[in-house]
Amino acid sequence: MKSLPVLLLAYAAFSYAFPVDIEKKKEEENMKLFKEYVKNYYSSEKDGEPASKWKNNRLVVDKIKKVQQFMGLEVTGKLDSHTMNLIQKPRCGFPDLAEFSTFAGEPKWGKNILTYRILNYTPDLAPQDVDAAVKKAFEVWSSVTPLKFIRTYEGAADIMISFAIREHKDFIPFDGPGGTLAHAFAPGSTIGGDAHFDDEEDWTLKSEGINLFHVAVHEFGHSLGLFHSTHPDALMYPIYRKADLAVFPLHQDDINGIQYLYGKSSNPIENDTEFNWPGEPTGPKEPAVPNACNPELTLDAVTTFRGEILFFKDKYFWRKHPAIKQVEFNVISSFWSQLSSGIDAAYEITDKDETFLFKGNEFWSVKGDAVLPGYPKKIHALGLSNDIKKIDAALYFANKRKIYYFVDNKIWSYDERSQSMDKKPKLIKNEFPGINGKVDAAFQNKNYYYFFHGKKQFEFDPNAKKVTRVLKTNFWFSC
Ligand code: TQI
Ligand code: CA
Ligand code: ZN
Ligand code: ZN
Repeated sequence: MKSLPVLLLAYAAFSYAFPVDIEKKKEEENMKLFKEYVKNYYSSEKDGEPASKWKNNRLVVDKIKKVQQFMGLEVTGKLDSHTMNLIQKPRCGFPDLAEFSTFAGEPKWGKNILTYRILNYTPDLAPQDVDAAVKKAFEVWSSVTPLKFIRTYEGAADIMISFAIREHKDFIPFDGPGGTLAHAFAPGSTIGGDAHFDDEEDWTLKSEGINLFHVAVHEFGHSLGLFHSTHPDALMYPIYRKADLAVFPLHQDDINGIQYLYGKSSNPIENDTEFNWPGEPTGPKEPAVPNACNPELTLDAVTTFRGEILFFKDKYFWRKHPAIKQVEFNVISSFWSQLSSGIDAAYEITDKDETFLFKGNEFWSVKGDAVLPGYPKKIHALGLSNDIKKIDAALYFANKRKIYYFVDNKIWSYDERSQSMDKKPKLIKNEFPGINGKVDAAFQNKNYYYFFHGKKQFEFDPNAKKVTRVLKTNFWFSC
């Protein structure tokens, strides 16, 4: 596989030297081979699609592109040397001693945190069971690699998961009951990584029927860059076997394959330990990945940030641009490596492009994704009284050049100009009538302040000095 670039050069040199008609003949030959290949590997209908469809050049180019994307090749829409190599070779040219294999060119994800989204459900199973099977299937791969999978609920995710039947807009139609059960695209942009499940199969969570978890682990193997294995006991072996519900589903060969691409796990699990299949109870876990559309959602901190709004929750944050409907979901540490989770409060000094993040008795100043030198600093250095262990929320008032720190039912106000804390804290309810008790998070948008308390947020008009709307905390996520 290392010799591919050389092959490409040789091909380019040759084709330059060929007279035009020979080249044309070669093209026709390639097209014939491609059609043959598509008919064998991708077409579900018995005699393929009507030949008339093939005359439409755009459709052919689209089909070439889809095959390239599926196989993790560069998407050119042309029958280039890489594509022709793949079509003519008996699958990836890995020597027999390496039993696992990757896609040609070894496409893989260039990051360890991947998002997935479940777009729809099969009528065969309860949605919670599908959710659990998918989650478990990802856990199988994350347990032996440094990979982490985060579920998202809107917008584009790296791995989009759906159930579909027959033609479903990717030129690789499903074939009804039996035959192909599912397919997944090699790592890449747009459709790359996506996994589709044939909803004319009988999906189950048992050994009978087609076990969704088992097939999902196999498909996600493809989504991560593994091709089929020649080892008959490997999960990536291309023949379906009855799932053994008692043991960890990966064979050492699958583990070798995925670790070849992504490296080892930092907390490896033994491959012969008992494995909890979906449906069985699991041990203690860190808090669930938050769902922006959960009406019960509460937040840790909110701030504006370079024209966007950041919403912090546990070790994650959402990023929302006012003009864009979608929100982006991130892990805090992937943005600011020195910070991890549990941000208590945040505010932005807009005119300095500086954002301050608070956690416990410390705070950091960040500019873009850089944490400024000299941080963290202690919150007591700001002039807060010594018994304060953390602050609840913070807000910057550009016109007064004041920062308000919310602690329990009080506000400590800090003067930016004189760099000093005003003498006495004020009561929140006096300063913002209608806001009673503690505040979880606060930020300013246009001419309103927003105060979060549990599942609710209060829109406050500083001119009218009153609450104008009570909204759900997840209001900004357009669920
Ligand atoms: N589906 C094939 C698969 O995922 C689709 C496919 C064929 C494919 N060639 C490919 C996908 C090359 C990526 C790359 O393997 S399948 C099994 C198993 C299938 C088969 O429906 O035949 C499983 C899906 F391994 F059991 F045979 C899941 Cl687990
Ligand atoms: Ca099928
Ligand atoms: Zn598909
Ligand atoms: Zn497969």
